[in-house]
Amino acid sequence: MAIKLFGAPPNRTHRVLWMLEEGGLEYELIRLHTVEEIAASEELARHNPNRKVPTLVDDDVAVWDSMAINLYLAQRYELLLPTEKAGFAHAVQWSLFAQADLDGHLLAAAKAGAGVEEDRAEDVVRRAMESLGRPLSALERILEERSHLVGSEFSVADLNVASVLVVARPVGVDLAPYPHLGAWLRGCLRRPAARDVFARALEG
Ligand SMILES: N[C@@H](CCC(=O)N[C@@H](CS)C(=O)NCC(=O)O)C(=O)O
Repeated sequence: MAIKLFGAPPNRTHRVLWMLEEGGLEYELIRLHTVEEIAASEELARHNPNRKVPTLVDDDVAVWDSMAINLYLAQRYELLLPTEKAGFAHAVQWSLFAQADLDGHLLAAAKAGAGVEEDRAEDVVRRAMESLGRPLSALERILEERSHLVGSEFSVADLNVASVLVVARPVGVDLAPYPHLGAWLRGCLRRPAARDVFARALEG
């Protein structure tokens, strides 16, 4: 088997699992669930000196960071790859946007809900909502006019952004003010590969 993936939900590995399942690609999952398991894995450290998951190894290629891995898989296997002019650049743009403008705020809300943050959970969620206002409004404006983020079909851009936003509702972020975004997200998460991965993630 050529592809090895280090990680396992509940960490960010679900983003890459979703991509691999979309392509029906064969892979071996090296299960590392906790910070302790991640820190202890010398095999992971050989491929990723930053010792984080998800990390993907495909024969002689190692790639880490969930968004970069999915963009690699899109290019390498022509999987959910936007084909229009500047399509790949726009997929990179949306992936960086998801990491920079969405991920940190959602993580803060998730940690607060889990009691990891010292602040009161509702204050943290309120602050996250304030910070998320602009990026969520940007997505809403775009999805008012188009069905997908890049081109006219579901692509790695949709997958990367939706795989970050999947935690929004569970951590208490209200998406009601963003109806087009909500409908797009539901559509992404109804895909068989997504349903399968998230059902398995809930099983642990
Ligand atoms: N931006 C990276 C974040 C990777 C990351 O922080 N992974 C966490 C698990 S979700 C990790 O490996 N933590 C171990 C540690 O911080 O020591 C990505 O999207 O892959």
